[in-house]
Amino acid sequence: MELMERSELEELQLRRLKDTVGRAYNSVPFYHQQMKALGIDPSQINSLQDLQRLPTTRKADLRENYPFGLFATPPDEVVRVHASSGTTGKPTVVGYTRKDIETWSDLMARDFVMVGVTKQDIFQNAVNYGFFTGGLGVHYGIERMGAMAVPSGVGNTERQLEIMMDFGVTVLHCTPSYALYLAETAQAKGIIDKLKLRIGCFGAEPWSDEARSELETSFGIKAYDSYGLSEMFGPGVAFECTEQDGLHIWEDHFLVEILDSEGQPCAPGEAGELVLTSLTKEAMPLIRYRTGDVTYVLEDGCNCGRVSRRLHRFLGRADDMLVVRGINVFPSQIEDVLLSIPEIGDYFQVIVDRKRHGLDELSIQVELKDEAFTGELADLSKLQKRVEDRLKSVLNVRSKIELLEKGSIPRTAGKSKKVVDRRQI
Ligand code: DLL
Repeated sequence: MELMERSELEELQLRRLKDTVGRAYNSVPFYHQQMKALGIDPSQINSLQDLQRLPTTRKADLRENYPFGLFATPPDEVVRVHASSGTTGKPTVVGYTRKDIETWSDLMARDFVMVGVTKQDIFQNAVNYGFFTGGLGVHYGIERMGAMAVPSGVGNTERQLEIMMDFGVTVLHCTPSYALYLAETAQAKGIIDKLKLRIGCFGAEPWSDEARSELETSFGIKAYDSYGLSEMFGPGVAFECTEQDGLHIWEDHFLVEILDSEGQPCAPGEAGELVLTSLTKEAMPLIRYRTGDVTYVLEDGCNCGRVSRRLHRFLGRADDMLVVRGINVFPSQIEDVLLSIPEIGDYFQVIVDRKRHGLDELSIQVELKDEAFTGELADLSKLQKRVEDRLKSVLNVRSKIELLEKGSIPRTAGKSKKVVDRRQI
């Protein structure tokens, strides 16, 4: 499947698209109404371009049909649900048939095999096992490909490290921010050299190439970016190969579009919102689902030879994009700059506020590395100025840097909160 000709892949996609649209139209009242309103029915889907005639689906549509309104199969065929909590209102619920669980496990196994995980590996999954899809989703993938699953879940960092050491864990999956914290703690305890890790699979939140280098150097591993969302099974939607140059999106299971803020297709190579159509999901097919994630497609072929196109590392969320004094700022740009400055540690928090005369103020709290403290106040203010200037040249907007001691910004085992927007808009 990974090496088939593009034309063969497109034939398969069209077959699967027709099937998905037919099932959505016939079994999900929401889609039936949406398509009727646009005067379209499944018989009019005869090419992949016809996708653009279909309505898009938003996260709000899942909420409005809470909990099971978008299911295309009767409840007795659904063998599992997951849910993700948003910042407002009810969580969004997703469902899986037995076949969906198999498809998802296969996709995860495909990802792990791609980065060189084998049956001999001992694979620690240090994320929440619950409604979050990163727990059971990754777990089933590990079992599917035959490595040894270590379902350590979240919390108790010291114990996580003890298990890692005692079991001789070779592959780690968690969020990149938790991985950085694990590395920091292992270093502080002087056990990092005793670990046998060789591969890290990190995802569920944006991270940068600098964070990757940091993780690769401190753990002595190869670190890969993993992307997914509950609405499209969960993790396993797109994953880096050993080239580490973009994430292969599995086009035999998902149709990819990159749309601008008006909902029009972006030019090739232009960044926009990733919009996905599921091609194999049974319990909850989603048509033109607006992920809110900003990226672009790398159109050139990958050296690994896989046919699936690659997505550039995620730039941020369409709704996370900060507009500060009219300028678009992505937290990932800030992270890139901060991590390129040797004295700065791995943790930061961006605070946007609107104070005097209604002007936006961007302040960034950053942690210093222990060794960066010289004891001289003058050195600190020089560093502060250097960071502010570097950020200004990249973001085109002034920010205020607050230097903090290591450990000042709260650590979390789940997704970290990098932006606090205090503006009352
Ligand atoms: O985070 C699924 C997942 C679990 C992916 C484990 C990877 C590893 P949700 O909780 O539904 O699902 O959140 C999905 O997280 O729309 C992105 O905004 C963000 N996200 C996920 N992976 C990445 C990544 C899981 N590699 C939302 N880079 C998505 C940037 C990511 N953002």
